[in-house]
Amino acid sequence: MAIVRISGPQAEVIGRQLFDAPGDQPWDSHRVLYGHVRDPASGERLDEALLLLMKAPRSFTREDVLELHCHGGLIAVARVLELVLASGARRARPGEFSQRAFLNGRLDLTRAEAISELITARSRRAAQLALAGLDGGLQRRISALRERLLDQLAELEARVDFEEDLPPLDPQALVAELEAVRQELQGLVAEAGVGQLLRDGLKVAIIGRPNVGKSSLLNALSRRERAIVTELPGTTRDLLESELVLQGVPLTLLDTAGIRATDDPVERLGIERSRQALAAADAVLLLVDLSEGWTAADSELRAQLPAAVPSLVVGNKADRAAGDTPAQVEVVISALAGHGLEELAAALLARCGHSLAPGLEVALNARQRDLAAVAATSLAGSLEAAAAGLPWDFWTIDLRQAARCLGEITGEEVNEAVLDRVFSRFCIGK
Ligand SMILES: Nc1nc2c(ncn2[C@@H]2O[C@H](COP(=O)(O)OP(=O)(O)OP(=O)(O)O)[C@@H](O)[C@H]2O)c(=O)[nH]1
Ligand SMILES: [Mg+2]
Repeated sequence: MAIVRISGPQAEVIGRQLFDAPGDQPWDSHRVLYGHVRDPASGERLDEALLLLMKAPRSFTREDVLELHCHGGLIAVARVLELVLASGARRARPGEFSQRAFLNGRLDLTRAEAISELITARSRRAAQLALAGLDGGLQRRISALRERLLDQLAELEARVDFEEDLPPLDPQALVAELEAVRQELQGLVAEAGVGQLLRDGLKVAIIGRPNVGKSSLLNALSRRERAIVTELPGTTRDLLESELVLQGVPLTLLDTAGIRATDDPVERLGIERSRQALAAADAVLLLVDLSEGWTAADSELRAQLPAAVPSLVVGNKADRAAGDTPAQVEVVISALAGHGLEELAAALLARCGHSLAPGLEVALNARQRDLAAVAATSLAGSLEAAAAGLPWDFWTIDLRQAARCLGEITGEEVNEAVLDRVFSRFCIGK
């Protein structure tokens, strides 16, 4: 099934040109018509379809919207689309439907962004979070904070102009209120990392000497035989990716060639790729073989891990462990028996700085987080002006800036360039 969607004042006119509805089916709003898409020039039928007309303002864009529900398939739909374009419509830009919905006041910017996030969600948790955004959870919180700032700003600005005519302002109450808003913003900025993790996921490279069980771990976590496993060191020669979801977090797991000195040119190329994967990863699992204990080669590898990237030392083959667990090992697993994988997942996510509070209800995306961070910093500036005993108009500059940032999050204060940037990330048709 495919839907060709037309939005704008000409939608019905275009629909009537190219849709044949047999009998006397009325062209009422929000009523489905049955018929055929027909080329008015040649009379040729292109597809059997259903037509749905939604008159403004009761539509997603709040404009007249007409949808042609076609059978689908590449050729038939492409021909229907061509016909629609030839009849006076133009192709929608990415996110243009949502953009019009925003411009016509049906959605605020956070809800519009949530639509895009819902569509691209790679895990249920990410989808739930996006849905909460679509329900307006984020917009309500940000708008409430902005209102509080605007209230204070109004008080201050009144004092700037009419100090003598107004009752004296209580600077302590004002400072307390600004500080409360600043702290809530900072909390939202801190939580944004979790949301980011749920949205974007993590690229995790499994690194280690040959034969320690890297491919076995990839298979165990992916729950399928994705990678070739043999008892021969040097089995994996190329990077192998597997997409999975751990505790609600989407992961791209990378199996790599075991790193060692070798004369084999193919293996060497593989090892080169392992090093590239190491450099590009968001997190690294350094796998060691507990049946052999900690070796000099493990130390060498550990020394090569990039300091800025979170890493975890994982001891594998616990079922054949020789002696005590080496002090360097942080999590003990058996990829073969499937033991310790839950603990590994928890330790990995914790190492990436995110204890996944299940209660997380709203999370800012990168754009929103940056604005909230600027707002928090501006408020800190206001509070400094207060502490230094500067006159009111010094406070208002930063306060106004903070309110503007929050308005930009919800779209209440936003310019065209920002909108274009936001909506260009959407897919076409949304
Ligand atoms: N006993 C035991 N054997 C394991 C475990 N995990 C992996 N192995 C075995 O160790 C051998 C090597 O496993 P691989 O997963 O191919 O190791 P690798 O690190 O990918 O090796 P390279 O690709 O050569 O670098 C295989 O025979 C596995 O069955 C484990 O937890 N316990
Ligand atoms: Mg392997």
